[in-house]
Amino acid sequence: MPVFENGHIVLFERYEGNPILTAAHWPYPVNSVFNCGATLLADGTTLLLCRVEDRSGISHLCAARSRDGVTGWQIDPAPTLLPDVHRHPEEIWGIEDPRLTYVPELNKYAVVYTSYSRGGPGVSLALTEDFRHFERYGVIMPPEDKDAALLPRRIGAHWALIHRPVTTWQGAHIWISYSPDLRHWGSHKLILRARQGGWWDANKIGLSPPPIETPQGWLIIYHGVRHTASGALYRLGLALFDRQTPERCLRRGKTWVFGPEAPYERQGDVANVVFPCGYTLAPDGDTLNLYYGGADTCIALARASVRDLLEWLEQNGEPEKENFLSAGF
Ligand code: BMA
Repeated sequence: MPVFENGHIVLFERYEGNPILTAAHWPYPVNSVFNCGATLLADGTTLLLCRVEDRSGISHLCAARSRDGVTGWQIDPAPTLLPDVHRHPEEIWGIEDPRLTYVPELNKYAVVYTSYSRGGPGVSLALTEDFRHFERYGVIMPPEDKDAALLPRRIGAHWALIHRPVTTWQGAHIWISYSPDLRHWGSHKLILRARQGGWWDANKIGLSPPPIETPQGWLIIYHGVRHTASGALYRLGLALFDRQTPERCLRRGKTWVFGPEAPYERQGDVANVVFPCGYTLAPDGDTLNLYYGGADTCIALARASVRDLLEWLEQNGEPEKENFLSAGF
C-alpha cells in the first residue's frame, strides 16, 4: 500500500543504502557513473549497463552484475562498450544513457543509446546476446534525438521505437516510429507533448526507462524538465498507452511522482536530477526496481508497485485532450 508523506502519496521508495554504485566502486579511473540501462539475465542476475564518464568528459558503457540487484556488484574490469569512432564517427563525443530491451523474437537484447556526434546527440542501436559482443546498427535516428527505447515485440508487422527528437519549436516531445527491419524507420508520430508555462514538465520531456507492458497498456515513466532561475529540474511522471496501438495515450498523470530530494540527487555534477534508464521486475511480477542516475554522479535504486502506479494513474490521470492519432502532430 502506498505511504503518505507531507500530504502526498509516496509511490517510489528509495533504497536505504543509496547510492548503490559510485565512481569509488569502479575498477579503473572514472569521473562519474550514472544513467544505467537494466535487465534480468536468464539466470536471474541483474545487469546494469552504466554510463561511465571518464576524466576527458567522454562517456562509455560498462556492465555491472549482481545476484540480488542491490549488492555485490561485479563490474567489468575494463569498459564494456566504447565509442568506435573509426567505424562510427557519430560516437566521437561518447555514448550515453542506454535503454535495454530483451527481444524474445531475436533472443537478443537491444541496446538503444545516445551517440554524441558533432551534429548533436542521435539514437544508435546495437544487439547483443551476452553483453560482451555487440552487433552495431549505427544511427537509427539522426540528431537531435535521444531518450529512445525499443518495444520488446512487433506491433503488427513492425518494430516500434519511442524516442525524443528536438526541433526549434516550443518544447521537446515524445514520438514513436516503426520499422520492418530495425534499420529503416518511418510512420513517425508525436505521442506525448511537453506541457507549457508553469508545468513541471513544461520545457522538455523524454522517455525514461523502456515502457512496462501491463494488461492495462504500456506504462511509461517519463522525465519532465522545468527550467528555473537556478537551473533545470528533472522529475518523473507517468502515462499509459494502448497495448495494441502504443501511439494512443490513454491517461497521463498531472503531477510528478518522483523528484530530486535526497542529497545524492540534489548535489553532484548536475544538481537536481533523477534520471532512470532501466528497471527490473521482481519475481512477484509487481515490484519495480527502478535504477536511476543521481545528479549525473551516481546510481541509485527506488522501488514501486506497478499495481499502485496504475491505480494512481486511474485516479489522478486524465485522457489526453488532443487526439494525436487524427491530428498527426
Ligand atoms: C539530459 C541527458 C542526461 C542527463 C540530464 C541531466 O539531457 O543528457 O544524460 O542526465 O540531461 O544532465
